[in-house]
Order: sequence, then structure tokens, then C-alpha cells
Amino acid sequence: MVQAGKVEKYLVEKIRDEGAIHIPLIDPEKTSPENAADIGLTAEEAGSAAIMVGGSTVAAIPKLNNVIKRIKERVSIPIILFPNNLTGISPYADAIWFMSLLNSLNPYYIIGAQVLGASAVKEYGLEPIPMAYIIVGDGGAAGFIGQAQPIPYDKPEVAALYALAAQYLGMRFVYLEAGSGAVKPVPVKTVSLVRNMIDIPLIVGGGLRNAKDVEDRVCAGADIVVTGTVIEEALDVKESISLFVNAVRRGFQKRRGG
Ligand code: 1GP
Repeated sequence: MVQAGKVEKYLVEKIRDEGAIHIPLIDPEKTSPENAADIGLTAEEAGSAAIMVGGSTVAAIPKLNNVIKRIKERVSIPIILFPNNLTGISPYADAIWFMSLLNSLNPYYIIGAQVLGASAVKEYGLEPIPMAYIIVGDGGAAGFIGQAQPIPYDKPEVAALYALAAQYLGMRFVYLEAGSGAVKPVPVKTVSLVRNMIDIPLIVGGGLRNAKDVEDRVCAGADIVVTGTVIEEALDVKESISLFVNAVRRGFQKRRGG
């Protein structure tokens, strides 16, 4: 019987205890190892639950490895890989979102890359966390490269059906992705409809730029909120991450009717 690993258990417990959590995304193609470590440490101190490392066009594995090694030297919260392809796998992380882009039109992104990458995940001792990746709306680089047929912004019921199918297939997290830097994030209506359809944790990311974007989506039922671009572009990283961590807390209080 397959049991959830350490990082997965930690995330689930954290969601149970805190209601919802924030995770920053660091793109190793856009961030130096030093900056990545600074962001990681700042995130840990501000109350983020983990750090995700990845990007849609990651190709240079040594760069990825260096970023993760440097973060690891300074941070104790888990580092979770967010792979775009086989080039997104590093032995230095704690876990990997073992993800399938469910609404890709190319089977490579649904199961092909996973078949090719599985043995490396095992060999490296990475904890795989099964996750359904669903692209909504714009989709950005992830949608383009992953050859997704994005779910229209005004068809939340289709996203809900994908999410339910993912749960029935045994996936343990669902990620609604609008695409990094998307002009419009995943609509609140889509988040709430998906939340009502599934029992597994729901991740939302892509184009979340301000506290209200985050608060509204947590209030609608997101368990994990991911922000990348806005932190990369922030003049004050500490202020930016604290803003999102607090927005997650407020969003959950609102959801509970507080
Ligand atoms: C992208 O969902 C993540 O894969 C984060 O998106 O960079 O827009 O925050 P942003």
C-alpha cells in the first residue's frame, strides 16, 4: 500500500492546522542561486509553508541544482520541484510534484514525460506527490509549451469535471494554473466550483498580483496559493511575501465566516 510521504503529510497537516498556505515559486532561469536563497529564507521567516522550484522553460540542470543547493543551505521548509519536463528533476530537492497536464492535447505531457522521469525520481529518492495540473484561460508559457487546450475562463464547470476525474484517478492534489504572469488569474467562480466538487487539496496559481487576488481565491476554497512573478518583480521581497501570507490567512478567516 502506497503511503503519503513526509512532505505530503506536512502539507496536508499544515492545511488542516492553518486552513490554507502560501508557497512561493522560484524560477531558476530568472533567479540567481543567491537571490533564490534570499527569497527562500525570507519566505520561511514570513510563514510560507514550502518553496517550489521550476519554470516552463527550464533546460539547464546544473543551474537548477545550484539554485536548490543554495536554498537548502539556508532554509528548512521543504523544497518541492515543479517540473516542466525531464530537465526539471533535481536530486537536491525534497519532493517533486509528480504531475500530469490533464488538458494537454499531447500525450507526452499527460504520461510520456512521467514514464521517462519516474526512474530518476526513484533513484534520487525524491518524494513524488501525485498532482493533476489543469490549465485555465490564458495558460502562458506552460499552456503553450504543454500544448494545452485551456479551459475557458467562463466554463468553470469543465474545470470541475477535470478535477473530479483527477480525484477519481487517485491524484492527491489539483493545481488550477492560469500561467505564469497571466493577465487574468483563475476566476474565483472556477475556484469555488472546483472546491465544491473535490475533497483533495486545491492549488491555485498564475497571475496572482495583489493581496485581494489571493484573499478572494482562498476565501473561495484554494488550500494552497502559489505566487512567482510578483515576488520576482518585488522591490521589497519581504514585504511582498508577508502580504501574501497575510492575505491567505485573511482569506481563510473570511471563508470560515470570520
Ligand atoms: C506559474 O502558477 C505559477 O506556474 C505562478 O504564476 O508567476 O504568475 O505568480 P505567477
